[in-house]
Amino acid sequence: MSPISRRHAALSGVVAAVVALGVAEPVAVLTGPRSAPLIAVGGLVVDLVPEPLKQFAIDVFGRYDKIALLVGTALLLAGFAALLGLAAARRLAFGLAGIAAFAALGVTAALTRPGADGFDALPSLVGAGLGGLTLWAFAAGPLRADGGPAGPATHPGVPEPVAPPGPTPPPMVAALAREGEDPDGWEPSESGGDQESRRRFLRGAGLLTGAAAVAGLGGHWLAGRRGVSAAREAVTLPAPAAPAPPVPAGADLSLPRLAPYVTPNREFYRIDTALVVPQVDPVTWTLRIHGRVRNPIELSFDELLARPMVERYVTLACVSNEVGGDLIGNARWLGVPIKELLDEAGPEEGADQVVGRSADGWTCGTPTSVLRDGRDALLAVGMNGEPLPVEHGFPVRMVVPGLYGYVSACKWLTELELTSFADFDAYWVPRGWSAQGPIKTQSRIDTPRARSRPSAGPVTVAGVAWAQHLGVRRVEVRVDDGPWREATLAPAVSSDTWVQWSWRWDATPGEHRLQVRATDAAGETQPERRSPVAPDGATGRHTVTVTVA
Ligand SMILES: Nc1nc2c(c(=O)[nH]1)N[C@H]1C(S)=C(S)[C@@H](COP(=O)(O)O)O[C@H]1N2
Ligand SMILES: [Mo]
Repeated sequence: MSPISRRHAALSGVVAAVVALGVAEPVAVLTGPRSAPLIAVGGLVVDLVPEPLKQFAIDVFGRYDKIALLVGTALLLAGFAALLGLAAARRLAFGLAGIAAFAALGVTAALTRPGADGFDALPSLVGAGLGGLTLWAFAAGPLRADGGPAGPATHPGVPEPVAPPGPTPPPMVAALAREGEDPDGWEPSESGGDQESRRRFLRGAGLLTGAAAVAGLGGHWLAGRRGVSAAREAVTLPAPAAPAPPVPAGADLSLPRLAPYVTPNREFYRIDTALVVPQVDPVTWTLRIHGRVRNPIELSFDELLARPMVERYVTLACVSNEVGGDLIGNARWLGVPIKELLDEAGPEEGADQVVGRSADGWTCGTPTSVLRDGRDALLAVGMNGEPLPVEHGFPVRMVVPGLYGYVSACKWLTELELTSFADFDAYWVPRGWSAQGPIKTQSRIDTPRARSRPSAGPVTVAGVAWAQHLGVRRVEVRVDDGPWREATLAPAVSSDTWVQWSWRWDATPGEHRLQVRATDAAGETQPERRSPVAPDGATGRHTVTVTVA
């Protein structure tokens, strides 16, 4: 490829992409973070990728699945952008067509997000416009590496480069320029004129990258400041009309490595499909209870807070929690019983499903009968004595004892719609998960850790167990294939929370396998058979292997 080297062409494509994404960020400060192209496209990917792939991502990247998704998207994008740069060097129109295609993707993704309006197209459009200009500047304009149409860089938005002493391209550009075997590459020995234009190219690339990074990071930071944390701090939670029963003495064995009985908010697991945490302003928030009801209801946040509040400890678990996993936590929730609101709305005959819908369009489907059977299903506004943390659903979420989060725990809740299971599939159902999601009885060994090396003699084996809404009757532990030994159960607030258990093991030297099983209050022991998390929660016994020294 001549006269512009391939390397330069590819690099110019990447710089154009960085410019496009960078300038889109400050625009997204005005139109909302979910309209930024990377987030919008990422969100579309989250909703469209096949379930096994998503599960794979959660398994492999754990909590970092979102970061992994964004980094993966960025890397793919960089690859395409490099190809675009190559295409543009051949013929500018090809490159611009590619940018237009990306803009179309960004616009489509931004406009198809729930609650989007026309303005959400702006970040992608402005980004694509400036990205296109950048591509032009490199392929045919003032920054062309072979000199192009002569003259200094006077392109609008491209400041006249302040020449650093000597040819010192920025590190990233220099690294790229060093690679490859292209004979047209960065060669100090080449003719002066060529070298001058090359220097201009690299300086332009460096400056544009820097400016785009500043715009991108600055915009991102500004967007974060426009969140609802101030509104959250301004919320004063009412005192509960029905306070939670006190945590009984001894509920928390306070052992190192053992999960605390009450999970602090900042340690509470977080699972959702939101790439940016929805910022829901309590001042404009309303909850609509509608669909197949006799009296549709609409409530403001103040009206909700004015109702008598109930406070309860409830353990929340994710259906994606593997045996032995930590996607489970126990908190003290403050909220309004969902049953009372449903009774006022008056569900019609046959409306067997309540669909919770969030500000970002996610849905869960809960059996109407479960919400009305007297258990402490809450529209929660408080978590462990604070307003809900923003990432845990501020200002209002659902909490339903006994059901996995994906069928019951809608965060950033804005609607309860009465319908039937026959008529509507909530978010995870068409993606291969069961419409019904009662939490399976499980138990976990927290200490000693797998592969740890306790000393011979007395060792405290301890962990947590849960049989949501029924309660745990018994936890048993066994060593290797020995007999099951009954562990001591710590007291718990109610059958809606997990319990801690402990067992004193007289450990003998060598490698040993510790296994645990729980039995619920109805006498049902958790199954031994291992089954995966999909479609309705993992089964099997948590087993850890340790080497006693
Ligand atoms: N709006 C919204 N609510 C949601 C989800 C979601 O993706 N979006 N995920 C659910 C799932 S799968 C679980 S397990 C719980 C987790 O709640 P937490 O993040 O507060 O622990 O939230 C539920 N509520
Ligand atoms: Mo979940």
